[in-house]
Amino acid sequence: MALSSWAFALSLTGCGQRSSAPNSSNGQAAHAAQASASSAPALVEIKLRGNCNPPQFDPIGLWVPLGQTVRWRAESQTHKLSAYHPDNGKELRIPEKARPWSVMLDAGCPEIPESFDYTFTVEGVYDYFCEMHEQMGMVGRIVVGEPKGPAKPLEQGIPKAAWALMPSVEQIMREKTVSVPKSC
Ligand SMILES: [Cu+2]
Repeated sequence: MALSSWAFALSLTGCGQRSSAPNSSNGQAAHAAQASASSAPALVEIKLRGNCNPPQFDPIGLWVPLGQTVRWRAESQTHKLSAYHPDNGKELRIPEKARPWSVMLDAGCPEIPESFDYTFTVEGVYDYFCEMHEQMGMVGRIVVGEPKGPAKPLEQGIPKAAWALMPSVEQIMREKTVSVPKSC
């Protein structure tokens, strides 16, 4: 168990560690209503599981059409969800014209949002990670429309353990949704 990661998380958030958390809150319900009113395609959700070994995004690989809104939701523990982008201190692994994101999410801390919505308006391959659990393999990939560059096909800038789990673009195009075995 990476104690230093937890210590880092706790010092950042000021929230106590939680082994489990409720699935929803009133604030999230209002947020969801707002999101569904403004976008035609149904919301697609990716869960952030901190209690898994290793911590994981589920699904880890996803294809969506252009204009799709994706919601990441913390199911357990604290995470920092970030795009692979120079703004986040990483190699560029999302389309050049796409705006990067970096947000703290927590499954139960009142001061930190539980979920984050992002609408994909640029086609291509998006690789992202959790800053707290990247070394353990917590990464994900989304293909929007046609899988054109410049997201790098190689493991440049990604830890070995994470790269071993990352689904290929080909697998995502074939299966549309790729999950890793649930280990929690
Ligand atoms: Cu995480």
